[in-house]
Order: sequence, then C-alpha cells, then structure tokens
Amino acid sequence: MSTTSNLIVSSPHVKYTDDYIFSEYEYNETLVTKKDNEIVAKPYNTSLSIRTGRKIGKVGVMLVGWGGNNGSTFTAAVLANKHQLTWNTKNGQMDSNWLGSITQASTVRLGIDEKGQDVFVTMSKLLPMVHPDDLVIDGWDISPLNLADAMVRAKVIDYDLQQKLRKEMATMRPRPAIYDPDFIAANQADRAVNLIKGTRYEQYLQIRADIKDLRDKNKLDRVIVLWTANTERFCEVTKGVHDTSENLERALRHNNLEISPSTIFALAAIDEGCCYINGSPQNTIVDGVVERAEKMGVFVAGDDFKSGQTKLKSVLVEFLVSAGLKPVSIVSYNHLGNNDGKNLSAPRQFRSKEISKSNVVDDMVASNSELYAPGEKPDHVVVIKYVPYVGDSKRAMDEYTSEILLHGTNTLVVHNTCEDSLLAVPLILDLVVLTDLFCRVFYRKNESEEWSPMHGVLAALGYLLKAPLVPRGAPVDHALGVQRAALADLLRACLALPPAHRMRLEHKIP
Ligand code: NAI
Ligand code: DG6
Repeated sequence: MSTTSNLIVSSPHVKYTDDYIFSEYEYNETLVTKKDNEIVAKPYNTSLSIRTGRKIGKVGVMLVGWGGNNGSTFTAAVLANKHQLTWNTKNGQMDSNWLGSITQASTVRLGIDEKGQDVFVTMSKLLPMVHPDDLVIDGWDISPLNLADAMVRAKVIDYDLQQKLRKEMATMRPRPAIYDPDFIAANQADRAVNLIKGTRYEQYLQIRADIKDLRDKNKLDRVIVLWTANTERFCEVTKGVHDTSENLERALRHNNLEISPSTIFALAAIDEGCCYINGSPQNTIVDGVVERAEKMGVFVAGDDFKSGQTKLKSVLVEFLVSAGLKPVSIVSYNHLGNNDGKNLSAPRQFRSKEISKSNVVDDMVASNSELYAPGEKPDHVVVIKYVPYVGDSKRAMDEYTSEILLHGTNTLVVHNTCEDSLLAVPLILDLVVLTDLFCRVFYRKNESEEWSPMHGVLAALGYLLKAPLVPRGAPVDHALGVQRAALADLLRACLALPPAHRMRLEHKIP
C-alpha cells in the first residue's frame, strides 16, 4: 500500500531498512526533589531504541454507529476525497478536502533552512501513515438505513455532493448491532430495529465474527474499531465484574446486564486483535478492558472526541492560567438539534457528557498554586439543550470570568456556530491514522531486550479527546498546545529528532 512519507532524516542515530525506521533516542527529563525549603532539579536522560514499521498494509476501520451523523459523514468525506469530487452550492463550485485533520491538513515544524528560516512538513509526511483513500470502511448500527439514506437523514452534506455519493453509499449497509435500551435514551427506540439477538456472550461472538468476516473478505492487515454511536449512560463499575479481564469474561458469559453494549464491542475488538477507540464519553474502557488489551498487545483509547467548545476551552484556560489570571467561573451552554442532541436530552446520557466536558480544566488549575489553593477550582457549569430546528449546526456559548490585578474582573464571551459532525469527522480520521501508525511503533531500552509496543492505553491521542485515558497513575494533560506538542515530539522521537523548540538561538546569539 502507499507510503505517504518522503522525508529522510540524515543522522547517525537513524537507520532505514526496507521494513523499518530505527531511531536511537535520548529522552531528557528533570527530576525534582523538595526538602524543607529547597527544590533541587536534576536533569537526566534515558536511551531508547525506537522501531517504526514502514509497511502499512491494508487497514480497515469499523465504526460502531456507522449510520449516524458522524459515521455517514466520515464515509462521505473519505469517498469525496478519494474520488476528488467537486460539487455546486449557491456559493459556487466546491472541492473535497480534509480541513480539521491534524495528520492531513496541519504541519509540524521540522527545523530551519540554511538561512535560518522555519521549514514545516504536513504531519502525515513525517512517518509512514495510512492514506485516507486506502481505508476500508464498515461498521454496525441499530438503525438499518444504508449509508446513502443515513447521509440524507443526517442533513450534513451539501445536496449536490449527496447526489454524487448516493450510488456508492447506497451499497453500504450497517451490520446489525447490540441494543440495550437501558444504556441509551428511550427516545432512540424507534430506530433500534437492526439488532443482534441473544445473550451478551452471543452478541460478543457475533461482533467477533463480523470483524473476522471483514478482515478475511478484504485481506486486511489491521482493523481498528471506533465507537461513534450514541452516548451511553455510565455503567456501574463493580469489583468482581469490571475490574479484571477474567472477571469481565465471567460476567459476560453470565449475561451480566451491567456490561454495557460498548464494553461488549471493546472486548470483541480486542479479542480479534483490534485496537478500540471510544469517541463518546461513557466509561466503556473499564480496568478489565485495559488488562485485556495489554494481554492481547492492542491499544485502547478514549474518551469523547474533543471537537469544538471543549477544544477552545482547553486553549483559553491554558492561556488564562499561564498568564497568571485566575478563571473563577466558566459557564458553557450549548444547543443542537441532531440525533446526538436528542439522545443527550435524557438525564443519564447528559450526565456522561457533562462529566467529560467538565474535567478539562483540572490539570491547568492544579498547575498554578500561585492562583489556586489546594483543591480550589473555578465554578464550572455545562448545559446542553436539544433544539431540533438547528440540526447538526451546534451553537455553543461560553462565558469565562477571571480575577485580574487587584481584584479586577475580566469576562470573555464566546459564541460559536458550527456543524458538529464536520468537526468530529477529521478527528475520527486522525484517531485511525495515528492508531495504525502507533501499532507499528516498538521500543526497547537495550539491545538484549525484545521489542515492546507502547503502553496499551494510547495516551498519545489525547489531543483528539475530551477526557484522555492514560495509563493508571499517569498525569493527564488537557491543554491543547501541550497535547499537540507532545504528539509532534513523539513522532519526532521516532526519527531521532529532539523535541521541537522555538529558542531561535541562531538569531539571538548569532
Ligand atoms: P448520531 O446519533 O447521529 O449517531 C449515532 C449512531 O449510533 C446512530 O445512528 C444510532 O442508531 C447508532 N447507535 C446507537 N446505539 C448503538 C449501538 N449500541 N450499536 C451500534 N449503533 C448504535 O450521533 P453523532 O452525531 O454521529 O455522534 C456520535 C457520538 O459521538 C455521540 O455519542 C456523540 O456524543 C459523540 N461525539 C460527537 C461529537 C461531534 O462533534 N459530532 C464530538 C464528541 C463526541
Ligand atoms: C452537545 O454538547 C453535543 C456533544 O456531543 C458535543 O457536540 C460534542 O461532545 C462536542 O463537544 P465539544 O465540547 O468538543 O464541542
């Protein structure tokens, strides 16, 4: 399959073979110890070898909730770009693009040229990443509509483009899915007619069979399963049920009703050797799922795409706190009229979303003890209302109030109108492209060791997610700039390039 990278790193610390890029990397950190009134900072480094597979193979993506707004729009965007479609609107002819995707439409600073000027490359050119045109798309939905009709129902894609995509998308039909009315809103019941019957264990077996079917028919090297179905309520996590892989297996076989449909999908994916990504807020990836993923050597990632309001919040609050201003009240109101909004109008499903939207400022607040006493937080309120008329065009209104010098007040108000799915779809693409890449990245600390994959909880995808899952005990970064730099620096590490900086010493001490 196509290799999208044409970048060659010329360094004694990088070796290219037909199959791999080998990087000898020095990871630098600073150990800080505090005793009495003294703080001691001691730099140290760790030597690592990193191996990145260059052969991408054939990659499949299976969406849970394929027939929803995100699922149908993702499919339309992949096909529109693949066929380089153009279409007419009242504003003239439009063409396909991947705006909003960091891998396809954003750049990373590589270094400087001979004149000391910055050189940037598209993120997807840094390392061999799967090309979006090459993805094989499939999935499940409780609604039986083919993808063309699902696209019409979503009301996201321009009419003329719908006409150009209709024939191909009409051949795509979601596989029957797992439905438990206790987990999503009662208002979804009328679309739930495309269902896998049987016990939870039988449903799990069917999902595994579906993945195997797609893999075998298309001779896929890798399948990535991604949840973009309705937000579920949180499951009641119980010791002896959700805490270990073994307990989860037993509970599944005993048809325990607190194993959520999304957790059944996750288990089936992992047991088929697939990575599983949770694009919604619910607590699918319980400890037993993480243990299972680690045993199987696959990744899990989540939770909840960080697409609009929360993305901006993770920029603004970092700016305020790092500027020494003290946010004391954050009020985030939004209304939308798509099926996601309808599902979230039910209290338990709203609660899942409220949790993932609310934790996003915690690490930034905790980072500044000049502003906040231990445990002190700003007031933070999240409101979501369902207004059918506005469809997928979500309105988000935010008010940030901060204390400034000598107890003055600074209030920022933001009003954002945007098609929700057109923000979420590029994130789905990035999650798939980067997950596939990290499946080909292995490390070892010395030559006598076997190559190991990265930790089973793929925290590197945090930029794309509202409530990033991290390995147990690891700190969570929410600040968008920090998350992006961490991702770019990790990609650079695979090429033995040091973390990017903008010191520009060549201009300051020429
Ligand atoms: P949607 O409601 O249009 O699509 C969800 C689809 O999932 C529906 O077609 C539904 O029939 C299907 N479904 C429900 N339960 C299922 C199950 N157990 N198995 C298979 N299919 C099932 O919603 P949309 O707008 O596509 O969003 C999808 C998810 O992504 C939601 O949970 C939403 O909260 C989340 N999300 C969306 C963002 C956005 O900007 N659009 C951003 C962050 C998260
Ligand atoms: C209402 O908030 C619906 C939600 O599904 C959001 O649109 C989605 O989670 C995106 O959230 P945000 O905060 O990143 O815009």
